[in-house]
Amino acid sequence: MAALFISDLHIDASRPAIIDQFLEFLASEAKDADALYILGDLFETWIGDDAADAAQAAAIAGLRSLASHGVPCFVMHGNRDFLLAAQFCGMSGARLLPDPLIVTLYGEPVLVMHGDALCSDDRAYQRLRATVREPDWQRQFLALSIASRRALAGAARVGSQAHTAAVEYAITDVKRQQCRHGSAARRNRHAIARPHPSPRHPRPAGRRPPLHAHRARRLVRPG
Ligand SMILES: [Mn+2]
Repeated sequence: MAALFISDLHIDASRPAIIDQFLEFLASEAKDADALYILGDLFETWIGDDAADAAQAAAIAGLRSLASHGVPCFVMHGNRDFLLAAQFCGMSGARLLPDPLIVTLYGEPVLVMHGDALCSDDRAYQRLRATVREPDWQRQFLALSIASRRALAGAARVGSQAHTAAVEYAITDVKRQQCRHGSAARRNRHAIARPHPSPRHPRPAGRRPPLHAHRARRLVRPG
Protein backbone atom coordinates (compact mmCIF):
# COMPACT_ATOMS: atom_id res chain seq x y z
CA MET A 1 0.00 0.00 0.00
CA ALA A 2 1.24 3.46 -0.81
CA ALA A 3 0.16 6.99 -1.44
CA LEU A 4 0.67 7.73 -5.10
CA PHE A 5 1.71 11.10 -6.55
CA ILE A 6 1.24 12.09 -10.15
CA SER A 7 1.25 15.45 -11.89
CA ASP A 8 1.40 17.29 -15.18
CA LEU A 9 -0.47 14.78 -17.27
CA HIS A 10 -1.72 17.72 -19.32
CA ILE A 11 -4.66 15.66 -20.53
CA ASP A 12 -5.93 16.99 -23.81
CA ALA A 13 -8.11 15.64 -26.62
CA SER A 14 -5.12 15.93 -28.96
CA ARG A 15 -3.18 13.29 -26.97
CA PRO A 16 -5.52 10.30 -26.56
CA ALA A 17 -2.68 7.96 -25.54
CA ILE A 18 -2.23 9.90 -22.29
CA ILE A 19 -5.92 9.57 -21.45
CA ASP A 20 -5.76 5.83 -22.10
CA GLN A 21 -2.68 5.48 -19.88
CA PHE A 22 -4.33 7.49 -17.12
CA LEU A 23 -7.52 5.42 -17.24
CA GLU A 24 -5.46 2.22 -17.24
CA PHE A 25 -3.49 3.51 -14.22
CA LEU A 26 -6.69 4.42 -12.36
CA ALA A 27 -8.19 1.00 -13.01
CA SER A 28 -5.09 -0.96 -11.97
CA GLU A 29 -2.23 0.37 -9.81
CA ALA A 30 -4.19 3.24 -8.29
CA LYS A 31 -6.92 0.90 -7.04
CA ASP A 32 -4.57 -0.49 -4.41
CA ALA A 33 -3.32 2.91 -3.25
CA ASP A 34 -3.99 4.44 0.16
CA ALA A 35 -4.57 7.72 -1.66
CA LEU A 36 -3.92 9.38 -4.99
CA TYR A 37 -2.44 12.88 -5.09
CA ILE A 38 -2.56 14.76 -8.39
CA LEU A 39 -0.21 17.71 -7.94
CA GLY A 40 -1.39 20.00 -10.67
CA ASP A 41 -1.96 20.21 -14.39
CA LEU A 42 -4.05 17.10 -14.71
CA PHE A 43 -5.46 18.98 -17.70
CA GLU A 44 -3.72 20.97 -20.41
CA THR A 45 -6.41 23.62 -20.13
CA TRP A 46 -9.42 24.06 -17.89
CA ILE A 47 -11.69 26.94 -18.77
CA GLY A 48 -14.35 26.21 -16.17
CA ASP A 49 -16.18 23.31 -14.57
CA ASP A 50 -19.06 23.78 -17.01
CA ALA A 51 -16.92 23.30 -20.09
CA ALA A 52 -15.34 19.84 -19.85
CA ASP A 53 -14.86 18.19 -23.24
CA ALA A 54 -15.09 14.45 -23.93
CA ALA A 55 -11.43 13.77 -23.08
CA GLN A 56 -11.70 15.61 -19.79
CA ALA A 57 -15.02 13.92 -19.02
CA ALA A 58 -13.39 10.52 -19.54
CA ALA A 59 -10.64 11.39 -17.06
CA ILE A 60 -13.22 12.66 -14.57
CA ALA A 61 -15.26 9.46 -14.90
CA GLY A 62 -12.10 7.44 -14.24
CA LEU A 63 -11.38 9.45 -11.11
CA ARG A 64 -14.95 9.08 -9.95
CA SER A 65 -14.73 5.33 -10.34
CA LEU A 66 -11.51 5.24 -8.27
CA ALA A 67 -13.01 7.47 -5.59
CA SER A 68 -16.11 5.28 -5.40
CA HIS A 69 -13.81 2.30 -5.03
CA GLY A 70 -12.73 3.92 -1.75
CA VAL A 71 -9.42 5.50 -2.74
CA PRO A 72 -9.24 9.13 -1.59
CA CYS A 73 -8.30 11.32 -4.57
CA PHE A 74 -6.75 14.75 -4.12
CA VAL A 75 -6.15 17.35 -6.80
CA MET A 76 -4.03 20.47 -6.63
CA HIS A 77 -4.24 23.33 -9.09
CA GLY A 78 -1.51 23.64 -11.68
CA ASN A 79 -0.58 26.66 -13.76
CA ARG A 80 -2.97 25.44 -16.47
CA ASP A 81 -5.94 24.02 -14.61
CA PHE A 82 -6.18 26.61 -11.82
CA LEU A 83 -9.91 27.01 -12.47
CA LEU A 84 -10.80 23.54 -11.24
CA ALA A 85 -13.50 24.12 -8.64
CA ALA A 86 -16.38 22.68 -6.68
CA GLN A 87 -18.33 21.29 -9.62
CA PHE A 88 -15.25 19.38 -10.76
CA CYS A 89 -14.99 17.92 -7.25
CA GLY A 90 -18.64 16.90 -7.39
CA MET A 91 -18.16 15.21 -10.76
CA SER A 92 -14.89 13.46 -9.97
CA GLY A 93 -15.19 12.67 -6.28
CA ALA A 94 -11.77 14.29 -5.84
CA ARG A 95 -10.97 16.94 -3.25
CA LEU A 96 -9.04 20.09 -4.06
CA LEU A 97 -5.90 20.80 -2.08
CA PRO A 98 -4.41 24.24 -1.40
CA ASP A 99 -0.92 24.90 -2.78
CA PRO A 100 1.37 24.57 -0.87
CA LEU A 101 0.22 22.05 1.71
CA ILE A 102 1.88 19.86 4.30
CA VAL A 103 0.28 16.46 4.57
CA THR A 104 1.23 13.80 7.07
CA LEU A 105 1.91 10.50 5.38
CA TYR A 106 2.80 7.45 7.43
CA GLY A 107 3.87 9.70 10.30
CA GLU A 108 6.06 11.94 8.10
CA PRO A 109 5.22 15.54 7.24
CA VAL A 110 5.39 16.02 3.48
CA LEU A 111 5.28 19.34 1.69
CA VAL A 112 3.37 19.10 -1.55
CA MET A 113 3.15 21.84 -4.17
CA HIS A 114 2.82 22.26 -7.87
CA GLY A 115 6.05 24.22 -8.04
CA ASP A 116 5.24 27.15 -10.31
CA ALA A 117 5.14 29.55 -7.32
CA LEU A 118 8.87 28.90 -6.90
CA CYS A 119 9.79 30.32 -10.32
CA SER A 120 10.15 33.65 -8.55
CA ASP A 121 12.62 35.23 -10.99
CA ASP A 122 10.03 35.00 -13.72
CA ARG A 123 8.26 38.15 -12.61
CA ALA A 124 5.98 38.34 -15.63
CA TYR A 125 4.71 34.86 -14.93
CA GLN A 126 4.26 35.55 -11.21
CA ARG A 127 2.22 38.68 -11.99
CA LEU A 128 0.01 36.67 -14.32
CA ARG A 129 -0.26 33.91 -11.71
CA ALA A 130 -1.45 36.40 -9.09
CA THR A 131 -3.97 37.97 -11.48
CA VAL A 132 -5.64 34.78 -12.63
CA ARG A 133 -6.05 33.60 -9.07
CA GLU A 134 -8.02 36.69 -8.04
CA PRO A 135 -11.69 35.84 -7.43
CA ASP A 136 -12.80 38.91 -9.43
CA TRP A 137 -10.74 37.95 -12.45
CA GLN A 138 -12.05 34.39 -12.26
CA ARG A 139 -15.67 35.56 -11.92
CA GLN A 140 -15.35 37.77 -14.98
CA PHE A 141 -13.64 35.06 -17.01
CA LEU A 142 -16.19 32.42 -16.05
CA ALA A 143 -19.04 34.76 -17.01
CA LEU A 144 -17.84 34.69 -20.64
CA SER A 145 -19.25 32.21 -23.11
CA ILE A 146 -17.46 28.87 -23.41
CA ALA A 147 -16.40 29.81 -26.96
CA SER A 148 -14.86 33.08 -25.75
CA ARG A 149 -13.09 31.36 -22.89
CA ARG A 150 -11.72 28.73 -25.25
CA ALA A 151 -10.42 31.41 -27.59
CA LEU A 152 -8.77 33.34 -24.75
CA ALA A 153 -7.19 30.19 -23.33
CA GLY A 154 -5.79 29.37 -26.76
CA ALA A 155 -4.30 32.83 -27.08
CA ALA A 156 -2.83 32.61 -23.57
CA ARG A 157 -1.20 29.32 -24.45
CA VAL A 158 0.49 30.82 -27.49
CA GLY A 159 1.62 33.78 -25.38
CA SER A 160 2.98 31.47 -22.70
CA GLN A 161 4.99 29.47 -25.21
CA ALA A 162 6.42 32.65 -26.70
CA HIS A 163 7.32 33.93 -23.21
CA THR A 164 9.02 30.68 -22.25
CA ALA A 165 10.99 30.69 -25.47
CA ALA A 166 12.06 34.30 -24.94
CA VAL A 167 13.28 34.17 -21.35
CA GLU A 168 16.31 32.36 -20.06
CA TYR A 169 15.99 28.93 -18.55
CA ALA A 170 17.63 30.19 -15.34
CA ILE A 171 14.84 32.71 -14.87
CA THR A 172 12.01 30.30 -15.41
CA ASP A 173 13.57 27.65 -13.19
CA VAL A 174 12.73 27.17 -9.54
CA LYS A 175 14.62 29.63 -7.41
CA ARG A 176 17.16 27.91 -5.16
CA GLN A 177 16.53 30.47 -2.45
CA GLN A 178 12.82 29.73 -2.52
CA CYS A 179 13.47 26.09 -1.81
CA ARG A 180 15.70 27.02 1.12
CA HIS A 181 13.17 29.45 2.53
CA GLY A 182 10.40 26.98 2.09
CA SER A 183 12.19 24.30 4.00
CA ALA A 184 13.75 26.63 6.58
CA ALA A 185 10.37 28.08 7.40
CA ARG A 186 9.28 24.61 8.22
CA ARG A 187 12.44 23.90 10.20
CA ASN A 188 13.86 21.68 7.50
CA ARG A 189 11.84 18.80 8.75
CA HIS A 190 9.72 18.18 5.76
CA ALA A 191 10.19 16.09 2.77
CA ILE A 192 9.35 17.95 -0.37
CA ALA A 193 7.32 15.95 -2.78
CA ARG A 194 7.02 17.80 -6.00
CA PRO A 195 6.41 16.58 -9.48
CA HIS A 196 9.48 18.29 -10.89
CA PRO A 197 11.24 21.50 -10.04
CA SER A 198 9.58 23.69 -12.56
CA PRO A 199 6.48 22.12 -14.01
CA ARG A 200 6.40 24.67 -16.77
CA HIS A 201 9.98 23.97 -17.76
CA PRO A 202 11.23 20.45 -17.23
CA ARG A 203 14.80 20.35 -15.95
CA PRO A 204 17.40 18.93 -18.31
CA ALA A 205 18.40 15.38 -17.37
CA GLY A 206 21.22 15.14 -14.87
CA ARG A 207 20.97 18.69 -13.59
CA ARG A 208 21.48 18.95 -9.85
CA PRO A 209 18.39 19.75 -7.81
CA PRO A 210 18.63 23.19 -6.17
CA LEU A 211 17.61 22.14 -2.69
CA HIS A 212 20.36 22.24 -0.07
CA ALA A 213 18.30 21.13 2.85
CA HIS A 214 19.91 19.04 5.51
CA ARG A 215 16.92 17.11 6.58
CA ALA A 216 14.62 17.61 3.66
CA ARG A 217 14.28 15.09 0.94
CA ARG A 218 13.19 16.25 -2.43
CA LEU A 219 11.36 13.93 -4.73
CA VAL A 220 11.67 14.91 -8.35
CA ARG A 221 9.88 13.34 -11.18
CA PRO A 222 12.14 12.98 -14.23
CA GLY A 223 11.41 15.85 -16.64
MN1 LIG B 1 2.38 22.97 -14.59
